[in-house]
Amino acid sequence: MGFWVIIADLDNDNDPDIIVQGVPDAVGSDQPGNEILFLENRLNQLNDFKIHEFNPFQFTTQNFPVDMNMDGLLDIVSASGPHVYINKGNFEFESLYDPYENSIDFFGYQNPDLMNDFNTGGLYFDFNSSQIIDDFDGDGVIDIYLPGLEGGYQNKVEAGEFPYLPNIPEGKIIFGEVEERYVHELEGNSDVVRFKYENIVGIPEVSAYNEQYTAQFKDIDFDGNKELVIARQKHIGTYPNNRQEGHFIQILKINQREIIDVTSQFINENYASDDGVIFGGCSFDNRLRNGIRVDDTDNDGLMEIFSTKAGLLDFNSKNHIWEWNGSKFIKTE
Ligand SMILES: [Ca+2]
Ligand SMILES: [Ca+2]
Ligand SMILES: [Ca+2]
Ligand SMILES: [Ca+2]
Repeated sequence: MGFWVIIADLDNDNDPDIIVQGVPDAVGSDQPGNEILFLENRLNQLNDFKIHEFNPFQFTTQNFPVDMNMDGLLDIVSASGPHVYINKGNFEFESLYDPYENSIDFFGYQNPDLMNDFNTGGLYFDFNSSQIIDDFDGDGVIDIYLPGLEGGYQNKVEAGEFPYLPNIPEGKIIFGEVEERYVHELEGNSDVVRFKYENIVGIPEVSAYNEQYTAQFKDIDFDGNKELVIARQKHIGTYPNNRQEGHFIQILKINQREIIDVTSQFINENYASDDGVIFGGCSFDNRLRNGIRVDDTDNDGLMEIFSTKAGLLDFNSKNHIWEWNGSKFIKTE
């Protein structure tokens, strides 16, 4: 539950527009109040934002912009399905010709174990609000990083939600691949980006800190290639008695489609548990609650990794900072 915004130029006029989506707290997804809105940025012409409503086939709060047919206009990938809505310009989007056909036009579900089970597609393409869309292997085609909870599928098998353990990593990068296909919405053949089962590569696991929380893809050592920096937490218990503890910063280099864990070479004192005690029974909280930021925030030419301090109920949260010293991130706070 909750609202979030995505900033993206949806009409290709070089100014950023806003996607507003979400569900109010304590309101079911089928209740009034659910809206997906595009706010058209007209600040240089009429000095306002024009509201455009977006009504996907199935309501979902997880929609994100990717140019799937490579025409320069960002299309909307909707996590439900997943489905792709082709951007026709002027904030108009193609309706789905057929939800099933649309889904297989853009997503390859062909798991050798599950040839005929369409509903399992959601397992492999379980898009969420913490993914990163970028070209991770540098081949010019967009890819998607999807964080996950390691051991989560096993938990679902034990809870009877899945009949078997899927052969798929929970945390992964799905590398996009260009294929020419007949796309019903475009009424013809087109090169489109497809996300396929066989192009999924797992993120190296960290067993004691099994939840990938938030991440950033930035060039932290200024060698011209971006690194994937993941904030992890220890996720224990099962719903509704689950709990997140501590933090672990994982750093990955990506060489084409090989994902290499360079954490120990790149950062010191990168983890903390949550076992301190202050204020009587209150636990000293080492979670990086608001995730991580990776930037040169003090303009000294070196990157920092840090979490933003949470307010209100999270008054015990720690605000750690690691500073790049030219060869390694050193904890300074
Ligand atoms: Ca715009
Ligand atoms: Ca497009
Ligand atoms: Ca790529
Ligand atoms: Ca780099």
